[in-house]
Amino acid sequence: MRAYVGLGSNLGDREATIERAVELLSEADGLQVVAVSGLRETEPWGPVRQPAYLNGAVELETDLPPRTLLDVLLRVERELGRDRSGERWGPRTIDLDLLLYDDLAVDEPGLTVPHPRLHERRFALEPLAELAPDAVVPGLGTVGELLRGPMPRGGQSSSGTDP
Ligand code: PH2
Ligand code: MG
Ligand code: MG
Repeated sequence: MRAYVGLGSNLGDREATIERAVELLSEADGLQVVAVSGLRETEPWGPVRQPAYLNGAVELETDLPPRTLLDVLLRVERELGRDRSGERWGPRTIDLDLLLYDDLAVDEPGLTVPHPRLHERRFALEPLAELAPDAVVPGLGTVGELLRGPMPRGGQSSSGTDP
């Protein structure tokens, strides 16, 4: 199965943490990292005042079902010191979001695929488009189409700074 994971960090050494996350993912059982997008600096999206993010995406080939893959992402977040006690949308050392899993649509407690806000976030769509512009976001169209369309409800564009 093909899956895409969004990478984000806005605390500490953002680039080093994201690189380490990709390394830990590539060492995990049941998946291979197929491709990694460039990282870009993006304005923080959402209601919380916080530092700028570094965002990217990885493409995975995996045998793991979505729930097990999510568990791997949460484990890597924990290994990198992710503190989940902060406010929703708040700053984080590392954020690994399951964006797409094949052409699957899942909506269960704790697991929603495609990521429920993917289509309204340029910081997630742009790195994904670098890897897979033709990937289908179930029910919404391709990644490329979504990026060319208007962002609903306060979607965020990247600042275009390449760190
Ligand atoms: N993640 C958030 C909240 N806001 N803003 C940007 N630019 N990038 C993110 O990854 C991000 C955000 C919570 O997941
Ligand atoms: Mg996120
Ligand atoms: Mg997350």
